[in-house]
Amino acid sequence: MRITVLAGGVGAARFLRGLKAEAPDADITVIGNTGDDITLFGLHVSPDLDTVMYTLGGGISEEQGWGRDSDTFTVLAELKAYGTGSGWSGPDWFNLGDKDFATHIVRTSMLAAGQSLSAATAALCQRWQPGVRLIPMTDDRTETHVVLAAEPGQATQPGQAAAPGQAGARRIVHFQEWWVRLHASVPAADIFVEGAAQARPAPGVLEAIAAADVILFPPSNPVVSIGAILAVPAIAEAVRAKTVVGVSPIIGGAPVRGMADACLAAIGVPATAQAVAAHYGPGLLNGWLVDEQDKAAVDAPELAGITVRALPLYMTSLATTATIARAALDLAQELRG
Ligand code: FO1
Repeated sequence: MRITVLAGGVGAARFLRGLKAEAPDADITVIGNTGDDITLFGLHVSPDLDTVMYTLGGGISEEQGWGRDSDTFTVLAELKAYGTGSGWSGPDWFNLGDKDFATHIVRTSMLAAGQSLSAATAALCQRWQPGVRLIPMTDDRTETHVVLAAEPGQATQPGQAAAPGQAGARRIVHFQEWWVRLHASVPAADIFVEGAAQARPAPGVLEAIAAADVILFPPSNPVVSIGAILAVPAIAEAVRAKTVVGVSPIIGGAPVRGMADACLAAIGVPATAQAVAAHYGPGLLNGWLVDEQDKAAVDAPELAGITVRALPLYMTSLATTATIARAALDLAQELRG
């Protein structure tokens, strides 16, 4: 069986563990989100690709869900020390560990030597052997940006006051700055993927979609993970032609992990399993797994054209995750007839 998965970070990586356990002989291709990519200290960091690679390769920090296991932060501490009073300052809000730095150095050196992000990803995966084919969505530069909503009379730049009653200026920040530094505490007025409209799918992406028996959406963020991948027009078009089954990242009106509700609010979609399926729409999504708490979605008229099944969706162990993966594969089989 050939399965292609559109993946964000932690939720996708954990789902993929269950999928591999449930379908050990399947040929699995993972198309990873690169909208989260960011350049820090001159290094190209690909958080979602690395989260999938480390998780499936056995090198992830299980507590964080991202970054390397048992990492230390000596290099970051040294960089921060240079930032004190030297006139130089780097981004001290993003915790890059010492072991993790090595990954970004290898990736950046390969890119600087003219190789593509997909070639660098394949080289990194030689070490980690994730047991899936991991490809970035594109080799072209894409970056998810967040338009911060400015409250009237409130400045959006630190140290910059706005007159009372005057609308504050809108500010656009990199997704990681909003997510990690601001903890999504400032409401987002919009989220968009810079460069996606012109981006070409990386080599192998369209082939993996065309050859797949099923496309799976793991419980990843519908806006900044799966939404960012689908923002590449040729990928969205290819996926629409296939049988697609998704797993809701929202249970009982709250994200299973992360701050997907803040992202959904930015694009005007309520944080419910039903609204997320309606947002994808029946032209894209054929099957949708929701948690038992959200079983009202099974018969919701708004989801006409999407087959919805309810089952326990918390990925509390490998066994429960494998059961969710099995349900997704069974539903795909049923929809394919
Ligand atoms: N997430 C955080 O909340 N804080 C961090 O300091 C942080 C560092 C980090 C380093 C490497 C990496 O691959 C991921 C990292 N993440 C961190 C996670 C990541 O930025 C986001 O959770 C994802 O991009 C969203 O999918």
